[in-house]
Amino acid sequence: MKKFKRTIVTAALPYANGQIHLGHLAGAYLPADIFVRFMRLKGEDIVFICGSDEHGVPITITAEQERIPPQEIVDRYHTLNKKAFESFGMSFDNYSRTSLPIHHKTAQEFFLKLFSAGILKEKKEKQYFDEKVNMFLPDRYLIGTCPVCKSEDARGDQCESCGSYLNPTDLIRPKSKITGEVPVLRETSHWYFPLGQYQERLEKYINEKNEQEGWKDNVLNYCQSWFEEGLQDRAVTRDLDWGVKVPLEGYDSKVLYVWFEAVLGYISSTKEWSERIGEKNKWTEYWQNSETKYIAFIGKDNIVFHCIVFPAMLMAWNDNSDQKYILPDNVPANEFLNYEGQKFSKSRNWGIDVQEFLNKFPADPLRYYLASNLPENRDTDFYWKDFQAKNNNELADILGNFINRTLTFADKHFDSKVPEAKKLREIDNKFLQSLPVYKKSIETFYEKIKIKEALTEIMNLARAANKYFNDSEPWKTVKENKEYCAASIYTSIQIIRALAVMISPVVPFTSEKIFSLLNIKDQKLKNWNGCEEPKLSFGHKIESPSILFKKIEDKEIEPYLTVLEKSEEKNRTGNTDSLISIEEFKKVKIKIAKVIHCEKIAKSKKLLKLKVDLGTEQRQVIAGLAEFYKPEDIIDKKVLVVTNLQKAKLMNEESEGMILAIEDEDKKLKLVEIGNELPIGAFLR
Ligand code: B3M
Ligand code: ZN
Repeated sequence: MKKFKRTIVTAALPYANGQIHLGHLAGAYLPADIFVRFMRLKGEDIVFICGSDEHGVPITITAEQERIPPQEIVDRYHTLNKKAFESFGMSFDNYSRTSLPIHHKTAQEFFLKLFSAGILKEKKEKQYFDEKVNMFLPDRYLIGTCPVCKSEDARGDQCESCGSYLNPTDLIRPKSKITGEVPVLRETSHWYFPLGQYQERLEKYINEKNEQEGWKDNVLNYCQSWFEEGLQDRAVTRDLDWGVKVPLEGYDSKVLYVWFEAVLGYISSTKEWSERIGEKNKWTEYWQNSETKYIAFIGKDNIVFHCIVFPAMLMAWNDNSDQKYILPDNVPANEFLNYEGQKFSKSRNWGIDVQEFLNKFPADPLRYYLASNLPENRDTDFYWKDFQAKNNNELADILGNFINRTLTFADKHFDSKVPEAKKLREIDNKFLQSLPVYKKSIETFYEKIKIKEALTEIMNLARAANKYFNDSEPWKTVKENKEYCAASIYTSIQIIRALAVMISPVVPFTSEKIFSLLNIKDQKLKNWNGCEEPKLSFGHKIESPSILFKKIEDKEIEPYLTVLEKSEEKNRTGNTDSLISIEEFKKVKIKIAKVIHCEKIAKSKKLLKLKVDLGTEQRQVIAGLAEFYKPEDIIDKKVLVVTNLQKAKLMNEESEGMILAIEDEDKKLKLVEIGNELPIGAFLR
């Protein structure tokens, strides 16, 4: 590995449109935090940067759904997520927001640099437009039938049923997600980044970094498949009004594409940090100095943006500036953590938010379980039973037990002090000599971001410590040879300190508790360097033991398992929300009617005003048929009318029912016509 002077670590900026769940933690945040905490323990110069991603369609869609402004959505979720991260023990140096002026300015400067250098190209294209709300529809605002699997709720960018990546124009029968209207194609123009031109340099860059740092196979394979397909130009602007405005005259209805600016959020968050600590230019030491190493922690769904798009953007800047940015040296993307065998899903009520979890359980058992089960190379699952078992059988029974036994002995027999070990036996010496060996291998795993293996090794040490305690039999020696007993307890206390330091990146809250049990206040004794040495000397006062890990009872996890069973049942039998009962269906009254009058409605392209005869009465009905029928073609037709709908007003005209029609392949409406043998006024049963 190349030697660097300092390190910058970023963790993906979560969208501020929902609460982070356990899957997010295991994907990017926990491994990043563990790595950063380890580096700090070693005394390395490191900053840890994150923040909320507050722009883009994920935000505006949530805002539409809740019918409140996007600003309110991002304010709410930024605050909730920041707090959840804190409760979980995330030790960011800065947690920023992409809606801040410092970010808008940074992103606009970046765009202008690429624009002025002539790198961005303008292209005209046709895009779907919703005439009702007068806006262009971003990919995710379109729904329609998937051309591949024919699922009916494919999005304009992707079909979730079959996973195909789509363009909006691929959709069969597209509809606007906002209004349900059929969109029209309209010309618009956007600025494109010529990603394809950077392919060769990107391949070389990834090869080199991989040689230096050893990138993960999943990341390399993913990039390779992008390269094999060939990189394409990518639009960096969008027709939206929520986001960073395109800083060019005449483009005020456009914003920068969220991914173009979100990755720059890492830089603006670092700038914010610099200002906050009163060293305005400090951020350049981290971003524009080749002696700094940059590690970007993300989940696998963000690989292309961090390994390909962002580096290419930085290359483009660097080609045109004297201030050169560093590129990611490693992007250790994790796979996904699933929840009890299935993907996290809000709509299927499958999963648990971080805050909800931490309202019931402390952070450290969760950190420990997730760290031992990180999806480093393949998807893994969160299982409540495993969580309980890890807490009870490992944290409590192995680590907690060793500490508790030792401190109980010190308390009872040595006046709560580190006993004087006049002579260490072979068994004690042997164990103390193994500490540097453990330390070395744990250090190597941490450095290589192999968190699971680091933790396994730490727990091996804790197991060995219990075995040592058993083998040295202090409960016997306390009666037979107190010096031997003193040697065991002295040695065990040194091991506890070593363990507390080594495991502190994983369970930082517990480590602090252990340090206070050991009455360690000196920061030097909490550092990595020297943690393997017996530094707590004779007479050092320590505290009486207290419980470090509370066992988790079955009844504490049962409520969550019950929720799961219910969701499972609901998901298996179909989403009961969208099914109706026969009683509900029976409420709908449909009658045969005859159209006796029909005319156009002035100023409406779509609507016709009809009068229908229901046998016992006549009613006015407004129908969206004008594009498919002339008024004179409809008169005298026998049709079906829903008669017990609430009255509605359309274009200032009252409608007292709905005429049934069928939509054909070309999205044309055709009336459901009734033969002459059936009487007017008859009910459909
Ligand atoms: N907000 C996607 C996500 O939350 C996106 C990451 C941005 S990182 C610059 O998965
Ligand atoms: Zn599909």
